[in-house]
Amino acid sequence: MERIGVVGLPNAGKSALFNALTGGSVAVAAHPFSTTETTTGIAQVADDRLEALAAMSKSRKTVHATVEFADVAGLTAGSASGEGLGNRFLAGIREADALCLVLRAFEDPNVVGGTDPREDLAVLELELVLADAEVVDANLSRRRRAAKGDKSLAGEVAALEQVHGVLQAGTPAYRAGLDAATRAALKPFSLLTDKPVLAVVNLGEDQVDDAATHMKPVVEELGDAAEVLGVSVQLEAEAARLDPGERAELMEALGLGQGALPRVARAAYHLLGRRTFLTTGDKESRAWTFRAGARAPECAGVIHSDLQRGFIRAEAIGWEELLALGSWNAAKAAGRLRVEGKDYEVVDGDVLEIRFNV
Ligand SMILES: Nc1nc2c(ncn2[C@@H]2O[C@H](COP(=O)(O)OP(=O)(O)O)[C@@H](O)[C@H]2O)c(=O)[nH]1
Ligand SMILES: [Mg+2]
Repeated sequence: MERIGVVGLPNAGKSALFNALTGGSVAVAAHPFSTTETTTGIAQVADDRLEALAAMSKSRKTVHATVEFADVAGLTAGSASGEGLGNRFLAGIREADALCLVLRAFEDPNVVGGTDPREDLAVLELELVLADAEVVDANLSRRRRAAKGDKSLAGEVAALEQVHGVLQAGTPAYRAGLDAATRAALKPFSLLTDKPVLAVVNLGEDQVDDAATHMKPVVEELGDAAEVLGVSVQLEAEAARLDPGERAELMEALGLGQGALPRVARAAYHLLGRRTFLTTGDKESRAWTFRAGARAPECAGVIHSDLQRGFIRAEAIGWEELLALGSWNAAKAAGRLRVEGKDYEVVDGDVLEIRFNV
């Protein structure tokens, strides 16, 4: 299963975030290296559309989409040179399909570490850039030699040369605006800085009121390259332990709405290229996960392989329209169900019923 690696400097709040998202119990402690192993866990992806459909259908069961996180042990300056635990940290990052960078802004004299999130980003990215530069250098000289005898390697060499220049300038590959062909050619090298990134600025309780100011340096630095979310991890982790009524009251009082944790799970889900279609009925309402761009039969196969094998057609309607009409039968009676065939590219938020025959 694909997963998103939670990465950051020691004491940035990675384990606290991971636990809050996944209900996990990784040690959260005020000393560096309290986590030295990678731990994985599953987070539910909260979805108002699903809740609304479940209420409409009076479903007995509601099944959310999920996304898998890995709490990767802390990265420090010097990790790229492979000293101490460095190698293990980098291996944990290499295994992830996308990265959630936890950047510390919160101030706490009892917790060692810097409080400038842009500085965290710079240190982290430098380590990842150095590790990638080493991989690219080694492969570049090997491939250049091989390309002399095998002209088909020219594209790969060109891609490596391009990213070599980018890394030498200290730029992570994901921020270099490389074209799709270059990124495809670099795929086999699983570069650490070519993974999609989501940045979480870990805010102190006293910074929440002025979140935008504390996030601004990171937002400016990353531009369009990555989404940036501000989360008071500790506050939200504490809130997550309350019962739902008390939690809503606390979040309301703090002006945090539903809180930022659900947004982190959703952003991670999207970052991995995942999209949701829905099914609804009195038995259950459910969010199903498909890859962006998938066609109807492939999506049917997510429910069951028989539905893909024997796919005839899909009846489809956007969740909002279905909700407005009030029920599947009402939508059918109103002639609002679309009939879609094998080539239909399913859209995020479609509600589907699959017709099949095996
Ligand atoms: N004051 C404050 N402390 C935090 C916050 N987030 C994490 N911490 C504390 O920072 C320490 C390190 O957190 P941890 O999640 O273990 O960091 P990790 O090393 O990145 O996994 C723990 O003592 C946490 O309680 C926060 O938002 N505010
Ligand atoms: Mg930790």
